[in-house]
Amino acid sequence: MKNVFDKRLKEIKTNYRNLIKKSNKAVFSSNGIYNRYKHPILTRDHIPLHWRFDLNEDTNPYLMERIGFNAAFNSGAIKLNGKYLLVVRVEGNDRKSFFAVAESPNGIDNFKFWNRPISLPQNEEVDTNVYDMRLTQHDDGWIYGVFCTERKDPDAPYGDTSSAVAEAGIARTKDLINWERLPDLISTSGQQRNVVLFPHLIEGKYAFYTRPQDGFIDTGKGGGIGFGLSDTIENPEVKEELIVDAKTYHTIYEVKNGLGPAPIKTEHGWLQLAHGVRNTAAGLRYTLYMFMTDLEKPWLVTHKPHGHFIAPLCEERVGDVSNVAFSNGWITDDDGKVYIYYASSDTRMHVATSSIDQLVDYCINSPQDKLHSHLSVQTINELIDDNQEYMNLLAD
Ligand code: M1P
Repeated sequence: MKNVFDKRLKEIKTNYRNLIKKSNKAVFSSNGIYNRYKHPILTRDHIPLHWRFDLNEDTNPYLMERIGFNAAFNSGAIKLNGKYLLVVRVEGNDRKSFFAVAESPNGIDNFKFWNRPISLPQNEEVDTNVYDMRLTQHDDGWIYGVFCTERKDPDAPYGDTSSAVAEAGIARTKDLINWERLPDLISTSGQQRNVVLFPHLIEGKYAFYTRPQDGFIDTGKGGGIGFGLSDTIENPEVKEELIVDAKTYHTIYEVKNGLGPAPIKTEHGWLQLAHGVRNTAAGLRYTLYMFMTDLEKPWLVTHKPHGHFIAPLCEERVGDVSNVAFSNGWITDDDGKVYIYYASSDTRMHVATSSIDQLVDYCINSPQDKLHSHLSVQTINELIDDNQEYMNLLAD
């Protein structure tokens, strides 16, 4: 037996160490807007061994996994004390998601989980499941985490063991270790998911991007990325939500959309990253798109390129919920480099890098979606016309 335990321990340790140390490499970017990377940055195999195995040979002679993990995805992101930190949505084999911090020295590889997952304080009405935390370094000095808290629908008819209610949970911290839980956001919509706190007060109030929805999956008559103000953060309540970016027929956000991370401030306005969802014969397809909002009035869209910015590609297309690209975290360095953290198919985490200059250029200079095929052709023809005097550049 000793042999089994020792052999397995050696192998498990070697595999884990090799994975954590593996370096990542940017791959050539044909679109020139951002670079993808060769490897995912976090997977369920990155979960620390001491969360998974009972390491006592007396009680676990076969060194079998005692606690299984299913996925590491949809992560909030922040740079603190020079470290690139992700608040990862870790999902156990029991389907429960929770948050855990993973740290990297450079933002692209060597991500390693901290010693323990986050112990999130509970309110009177406890969470059944929590996920998709957006981090906001607020002017008030706190780092806020806004996330989805899911509970069984109290109005579900007898025998319905699936219907759920989604609300925006809020917690704050200074170090990502100790968290203070605040009441859930109250809004006039039936449910909320993809809620993001804006980093500055507006008219002395806390400002939230929201995603009003009638049901748990369907946004129903609601939907769109909303915006609303709350007098306080200790008793957060948004009485009115105005729609910043509506879901729209025959676009990549036809069925629903939702904001990703807290926006990035630039001299030209706020850079915004969101996900859009459309229906296909193969089910829902989630892609990422960008837009910019006005510096003073961050609820007003000023620029919006057509179509998706990042769509799931190759292996990214397959996972627990296939055909999904989702992002709720990005980090900007002082030199303007932007690390875009996105998950594929509700399974694993990736990074793409770009810069503020490139992203602003992309938002301002890419054509808008004109919503009709013949107008798309017109837009392409305009570019072809403008390019006529440069066609020699394409000659051999
Ligand atoms: O499964 C895809 C995504 O579905 C939800 O996003 P939305 O509320 O926009 O439909 C979330 O549960 C998200 O975590 C998940 O990645």
